[in-house]
Amino acid sequence: MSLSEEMVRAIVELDESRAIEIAKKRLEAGEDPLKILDDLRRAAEIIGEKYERGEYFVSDLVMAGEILKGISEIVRPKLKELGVSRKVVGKLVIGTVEGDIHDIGKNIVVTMAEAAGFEVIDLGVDVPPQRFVEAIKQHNPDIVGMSGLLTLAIDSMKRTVDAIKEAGLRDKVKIIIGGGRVDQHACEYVGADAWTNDASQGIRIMLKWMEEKKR
Ligand code: B12
Repeated sequence: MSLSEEMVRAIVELDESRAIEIAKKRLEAGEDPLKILDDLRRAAEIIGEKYERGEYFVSDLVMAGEILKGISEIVRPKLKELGVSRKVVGKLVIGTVEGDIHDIGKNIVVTMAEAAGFEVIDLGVDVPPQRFVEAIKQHNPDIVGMSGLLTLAIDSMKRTVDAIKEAGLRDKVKIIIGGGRVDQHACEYVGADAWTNDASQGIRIMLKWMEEKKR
């Protein structure tokens, strides 16, 4: 079994010390940190399926969350080192939308955006629409990022975009949504400009927007 498979298995079996040990070993061996993050998502998918089938309980999700967080915190400094840009390329306001407290994926996006040269204002989790509006007024960002993993997060995202429109700020920012439940349909329903459930792709989209803005 490869270290990648072994790590996924250890996470799914909720064996924290083993999972973290393998993650460290992979980083020390110089493996691409993005590959390790991909494996986190793979493991999260399997855990989510087990939870849906009733094989795992909320307490298991909590444990899984601890392990995913633990590994992503080891990987994040390595992501920073990958940073190519030393100058600020743009400003990003990001948060997990109201009603949702999942933040492991969002925190990965924050680290990768900082590494890519974005100044990031992280509003945290369970962020009400009005806080996004206030943050746009205060920080004047180029991009607003919304994260959410629950189905109900899609409606929160829509309410947030609506609040941004009502405040007359919609044409000042590009909006990208991310997280497990989002897709093209959700993107249109929410009224965002782009969607992704892959942090690297999200960064590429944001950098493209900044290039377009310069022209
Ligand atoms: C860990 C976990 C938890 C932890 C979260 C810990 C934390 N600090 O985040 C805890 C235990 C707290 C938790 C709680 C709950 N959870 Co939970 N959880 C998970 C689990 C297993 C993994 C999530 C995760 O971290 N994935 C790994 C990260 C890296 O992936 P990601 O978030 O998708 O992020 C990537 C991309 O999407 C992207 N991205 C993410 N955000 C953004 C934003 C932008 C702007 C961009 C560009 C990109 C981007 O970048 C990341 C890297 O590529 C998922 C299962 C799953 N399939 O995801 C269930 C899951 C999300 N949870 C679920 C549920 C039901 C719950 C609870 C309601 C359980 C309960 N009964 O209490 C509560 C909800 C609490 C709340 N109000 O939010 C369901 C949601 C079902 C649904 N359709 O709504 C899932 C899908 C499990 C399942 N299959 O049933 N959970």
